[in-house]
Amino acid sequence: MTSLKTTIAGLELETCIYNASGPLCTTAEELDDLGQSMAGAILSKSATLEYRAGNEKPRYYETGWGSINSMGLPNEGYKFYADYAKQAAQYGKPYIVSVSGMGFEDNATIIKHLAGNENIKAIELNLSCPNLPGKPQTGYDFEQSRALLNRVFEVAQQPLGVKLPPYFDMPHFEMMAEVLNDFPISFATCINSIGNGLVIDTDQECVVIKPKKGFGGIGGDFIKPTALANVRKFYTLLKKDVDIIGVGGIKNGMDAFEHILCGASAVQIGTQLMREGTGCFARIAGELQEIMNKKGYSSINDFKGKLKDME
Ligand code: RRO
Repeated sequence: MTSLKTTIAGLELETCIYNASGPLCTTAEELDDLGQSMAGAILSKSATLEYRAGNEKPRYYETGWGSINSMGLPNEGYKFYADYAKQAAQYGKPYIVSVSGMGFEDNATIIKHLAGNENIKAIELNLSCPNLPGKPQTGYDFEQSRALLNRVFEVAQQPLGVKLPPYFDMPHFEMMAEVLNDFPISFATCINSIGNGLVIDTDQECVVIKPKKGFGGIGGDFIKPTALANVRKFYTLLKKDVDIIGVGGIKNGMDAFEHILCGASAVQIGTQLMREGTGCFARIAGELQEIMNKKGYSSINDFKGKLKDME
């Protein structure tokens, strides 16, 4: 029997495939849909202190190869995601809250509030929102990242992992890994969207989303090679007890297989979830199982991280 079971942050997941923070995980209805789907966990939209309406619309656009977004962190505020935990518990899968406070103290306040909640099984700290006008991504500033982690680990009780931006330069992988290896992080999720791309409608000779003059985070097919590189690099550089979660360009079972081969213990679906809805989890799971069957693998540990170099 082929199994897609996995463990992340010490939590058991029936299947290694679940949602990325962002698409279809903001409202109670959307979170319920994830609960009822074949997703292995329920991950919330990144939470801030207060409710946010987000950036002006249109703020999401899909092309044949992927997506561009400048949502601007629309969310219900952290208390909503804390309160929802009770409802999430009925689905019998881990409920994880993504946190993206506007500053150190916001993050500390939120994580302190979540600490006593036994139905929140882990926290994914977002170091990489590309869409806040005037605010740099924390993950691109190694000292800021260190200072933030110092602060949040003073208050965190649940397992805490980080959502990283994509890195493109070998020394940057090493510098971020050096920071992360100084903290008891449970997982690293690679990668957030590739920040500040531009998609153009050539008929209209116009940008396709309204905020930030059309600049936004790129997701989907085009980002898979960058995502795989980040999964692979952090798998080799981080302490062995840190689980890597792969996200970026996964729309079928083979894409998921590639991420796991690079070292991912679980994978998240973003753009494809927006496109297809929550049915994508069962479909991708079936395709991954079929690939594993053909290759004679019975569990993801049989091939996780086992990508070969050329002789
Ligand atoms: O809400 C967003 O604009 C957003 C966030 Br917080 C993020 O982490 N990544 C992204 O592509 N969009």
